[in-house]
Amino acid sequence: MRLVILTGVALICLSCGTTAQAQCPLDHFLIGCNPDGIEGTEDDWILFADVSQKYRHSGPTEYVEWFYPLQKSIFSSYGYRIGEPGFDAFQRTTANAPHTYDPNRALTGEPGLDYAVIVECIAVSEGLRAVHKEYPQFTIAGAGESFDHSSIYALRGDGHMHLSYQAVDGENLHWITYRLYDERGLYEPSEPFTIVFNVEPLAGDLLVDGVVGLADLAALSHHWLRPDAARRNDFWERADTNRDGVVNLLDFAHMARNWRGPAGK
Ligand SMILES: [Ca+2]
Ligand SMILES: [Ca+2]
Repeated sequence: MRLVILTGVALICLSCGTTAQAQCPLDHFLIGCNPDGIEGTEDDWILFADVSQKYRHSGPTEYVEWFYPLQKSIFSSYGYRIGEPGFDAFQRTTANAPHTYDPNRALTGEPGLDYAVIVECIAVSEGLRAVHKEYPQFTIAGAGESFDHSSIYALRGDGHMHLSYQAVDGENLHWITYRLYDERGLYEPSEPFTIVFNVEPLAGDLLVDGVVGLADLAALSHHWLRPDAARRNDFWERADTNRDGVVNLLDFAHMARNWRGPAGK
C-alpha cells in the first residue's frame, strides 16, 4: 500500500511546475550556505544541507520513526525501496515557494558557472544504492561516488530532483552518508549528513555502522554542548540522542550504554 502511495505522490511531483515543486509531497534536502542564516558570520561561505524533512515519511503520521522503512517492491533486484528523500536548493527569487525561499541561505551566482555543488557519498552500507532514474541517470553505490547537483540544476533550471533508495533487504540497518563540496572552490564543504533505513541505529552510533566506538565518540565531541540541535540538522546528526535540543552528558550516557555495540556482539 505504501509503495502505491509513494508512486502516486511521485507522479504528482513529476507533474508539478517549477514553482509548484516546492509543494512536492516527497521529502527533500535543501542545499544552501550560511547555515545560521545571519550574514557577516563565519559560516557565510560554508555549504550545508537543511534536512528538516528527513524521516517525514517514516510512518503512518509524519516523523514517527528516526529511519525510513524500505518497502518490498515489484523488482527482484534491490527489491526494497523508497522514492525519497531527494535534493533541492534554497532560492532567492520565488517568494511564493516558502519551503525553498530563503535569500540568506541561497547560494550566490549561477549553478554550474559560479559554483558546482558536488554531492559526494562518503559512506554507504553494503547492499544499498541510490538511483537517479531521470536524466541524467546515475547510481551511487560506493564511497567516493558523487553527482553534480549544480549541473542538474543548470540543465533543468530547477534544483528539485528525486532519488530512489534501494536495498537488498527490508530488515537490516542500511545507511548512506553524504557531504557537499564546491568544485569551483567558492564555498567550503558541508558537514556530513546520513540517512538510515529499515531500523533505528543504536543511540550513539553517530558514524553509522551498527557499532558504537571511538569514531562515534569523536563525532560526539565535535557536537559537544553545541546548541540548536533541531530537525533541520537532524539533531546534530543524532548526537542529541534524546532530541532535547542540546548535546550533553545525557547523550554521552546513552552512547556509553551501547559502547562496542549491543550486548554479546
Ligand atoms: Ca559507529
Ligand atoms: Ca540531548
